[in-house]
Amino acid sequence: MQTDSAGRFAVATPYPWPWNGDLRPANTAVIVIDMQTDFCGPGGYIDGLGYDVSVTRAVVPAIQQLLAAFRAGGFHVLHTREGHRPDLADLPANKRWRSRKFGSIPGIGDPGPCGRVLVRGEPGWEIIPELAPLPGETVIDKPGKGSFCATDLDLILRTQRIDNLVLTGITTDVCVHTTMREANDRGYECLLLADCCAATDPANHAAAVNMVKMQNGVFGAVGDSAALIAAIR
Ligand code: C5J
Repeated sequence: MQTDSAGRFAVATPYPWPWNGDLRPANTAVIVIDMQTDFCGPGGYIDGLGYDVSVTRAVVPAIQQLLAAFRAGGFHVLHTREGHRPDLADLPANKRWRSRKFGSIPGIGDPGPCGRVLVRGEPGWEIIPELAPLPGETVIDKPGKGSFCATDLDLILRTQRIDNLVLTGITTDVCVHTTMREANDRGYECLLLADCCAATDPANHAAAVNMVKMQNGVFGAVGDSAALIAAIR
């Protein structure tokens, strides 16, 4: 465990996280972003677009270990799901149009091998069983890439007095990054766990991780799950 007189920190880059050493179960949450079949399972949206889902799926064991440590320590655990209402009233026309640009491949809202793509209640929209939320854990349903837009996430975090957010899930460059940026602007102290996040393109993952670290940690800090688990143990 990394400690000093100011409190408890995890080893991270470019600074020991959190900034003030106030790392406690009561004020710290892990958020597992969009570990849904549509983003990491066979027959899901990302698979249909031709990406190798073994890349986005590779983070499952690391997230499982992190969740075990967070749950054992009494930390907050939250999950998100990207998806739209069955009537698609919350699906912007341009988002749908872009998702359909691949011709024969089902776009958002269309029927596919795992049901209607990114539609709430469909099999592809579900969180994968390996990372299923436990009873009592908060699940945020979001229509966008960020987890704060059109959700009650900020209200829940503030009501629970959560200051520190540990970001995991997929994809690093899209929903994880958007959420981290939104959280950082709201004053949350963010840690991106690089080994618990993945992108459809590994180069984008690397770039997204690097972006966090510039300007002394412009969006927060970057760490890995082993260091964080050691810090909270
Ligand atoms: C994407 C996400 N990539 N969960 N969604 O469209 O990152």
